[in-house]
Amino acid sequence: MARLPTATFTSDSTIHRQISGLESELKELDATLSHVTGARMIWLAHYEDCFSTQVREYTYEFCPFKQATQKSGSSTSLGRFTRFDSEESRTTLHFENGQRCWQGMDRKAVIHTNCGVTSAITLVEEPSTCFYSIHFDTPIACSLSTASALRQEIEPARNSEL
Ligand code: MAN
Repeated sequence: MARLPTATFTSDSTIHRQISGLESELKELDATLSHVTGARMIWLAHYEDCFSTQVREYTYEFCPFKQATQKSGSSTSLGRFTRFDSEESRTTLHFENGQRCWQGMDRKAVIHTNCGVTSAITLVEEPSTCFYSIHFDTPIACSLSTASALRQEIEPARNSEL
């Protein structure tokens, strides 16, 4: 007798759970992408990336559209990405509502961007308790004029390699 193929049975409630999971993922993505307009769209190049550096006992990490953390054994949230802004015509990325500090305030972090040849954290400071300031070099922050200044800087080194 021919055997009937075995059907994979997924219950209604599992499907509903999967759909609402996907819906909330979509909502989150929509909220994130609403900050990304015009020239800031170039930041999407780092959508899947995270950057980290070690400072004394802590590893600091941030993922541009997601979260910032401070790790030393356990992981402490420095906040979730809320928005882009700019300070003295440089782009800043803001992370807010991180883990509560003993003083009562929620931890938060701001990323200050600078034009650089590669994307990397160059400095981490805590200017006031539980407020973190991270300096980040990236080609994304380069304007045409800063890019040509950088090119001039690296050109002699490249030429001597040839
Ligand atoms: C931890 C770290 C520090 C922070 C203190 C505040 O040790 O998150 O960066 O200053 O908590 O109590």
